[in-house]
Amino acid sequence: MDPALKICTGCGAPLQTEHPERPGYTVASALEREHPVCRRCFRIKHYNEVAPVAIHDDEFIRIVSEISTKRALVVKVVDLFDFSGSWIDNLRRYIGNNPVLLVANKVDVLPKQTNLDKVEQWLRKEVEKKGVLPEGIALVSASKGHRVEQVKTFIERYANERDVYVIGTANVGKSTLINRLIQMFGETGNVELTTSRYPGTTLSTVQLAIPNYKHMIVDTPGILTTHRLSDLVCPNCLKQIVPDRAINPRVYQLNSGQTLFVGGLARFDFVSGERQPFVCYFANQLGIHRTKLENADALYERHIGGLLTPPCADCGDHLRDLATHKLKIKQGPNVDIVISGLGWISVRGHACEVHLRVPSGVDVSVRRAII
Ligand SMILES: Nc1nc2c(ncn2[C@@H]2O[C@H](COP(=O)(O)OP(=O)(O)OP(=O)(O)O)[C@@H](O)[C@H]2O)c(=O)[nH]1
Ligand SMILES: [Mg+2]
Repeated sequence: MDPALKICTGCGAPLQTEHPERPGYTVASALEREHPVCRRCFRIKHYNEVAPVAIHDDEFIRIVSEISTKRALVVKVVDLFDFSGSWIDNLRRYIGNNPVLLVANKVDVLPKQTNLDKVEQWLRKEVEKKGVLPEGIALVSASKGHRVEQVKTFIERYANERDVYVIGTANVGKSTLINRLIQMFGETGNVELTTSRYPGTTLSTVQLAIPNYKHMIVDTPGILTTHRLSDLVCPNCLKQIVPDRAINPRVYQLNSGQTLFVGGLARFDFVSGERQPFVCYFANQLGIHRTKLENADALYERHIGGLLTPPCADCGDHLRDLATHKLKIKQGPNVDIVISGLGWISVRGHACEVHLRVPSGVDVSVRRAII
């Protein structure tokens, strides 16, 4: 790389003054600053602007895959609100044999009474099933600063002069976590990575030296996905579906032949089974509507985009192309029916058959109940 080339300290894009539509664009005078940032980062930070991603996801994957050739400590961040949706499959392909710390972020959105020790046990089993044995697991809230101290302690224990690479799918909170960590490590240079509610904020690696430590902390671009509802809705609807505070579980006692609409993004038909409770874990601001199964088609046709929103007109028609998942739940332990990027509905041990409709391409899975 040209040694004179400067990097945006917010998103990692090489700075340039020629092409306003490309990553890293800035005005020439900004290049003189100690910590220069590109126009896109400036606008995200000061105007909360939506920032389209101008580079291809193959490029993100190439950047992250370079970790496999380095001696690194990998901090893998997942979003607790969407664990399987934010998991990276084939992790070793990106990181080689380097040791891993698992950080489960956004604990603050779990209901207030949640037993975090149990969630940690749950997480440990899920991760084992995926064939990864992390050196340590930390449940944190990077935005609130809860338990981030534990991540620092793990890094001090396991980095062993390795550079620390923070990786994960887009929007799990990697940059927010690093901003917290560098404060704790005593970074004084006023560097702040750019964070935003939209996926694809960080565009390349950003290396941050830590005073008195031999290793760097490296932010990386999130792997972009298309199977989470949060990847598919428009920016305004994203605010409606992402929880910004502790979820209040909403319990519905349903008879078979009843339907729940979660906004207009998911339709949950209770087809057969005894009367039973279904516990809904979605952002508090997202409306849930109960109706009779026999009226559900007509309600959807009449009210989609109105009473049943999101989606809105700006989201595009692809969110109205619904795929049906027919699920038979056996009597036994509680399970969650998870809609990636939206939330989950917990079934409390009773047998039932449900038909769940969500936009095509969105992941639906059934797991042991997290709470
Ligand atoms: N509720 C909650 N939100 C968080 C937390 N940490 C980060 N966020 C939010 O998650 C969104 C994404 O955060 P970023 O730090 O930009 O995520 P990232 O993983 O760096 O994203 P990319 O750069 O796009 O890969 C922002 O709106 C953050 O405020 C957390 O602990 N709790
Ligand atoms: Mg980032």
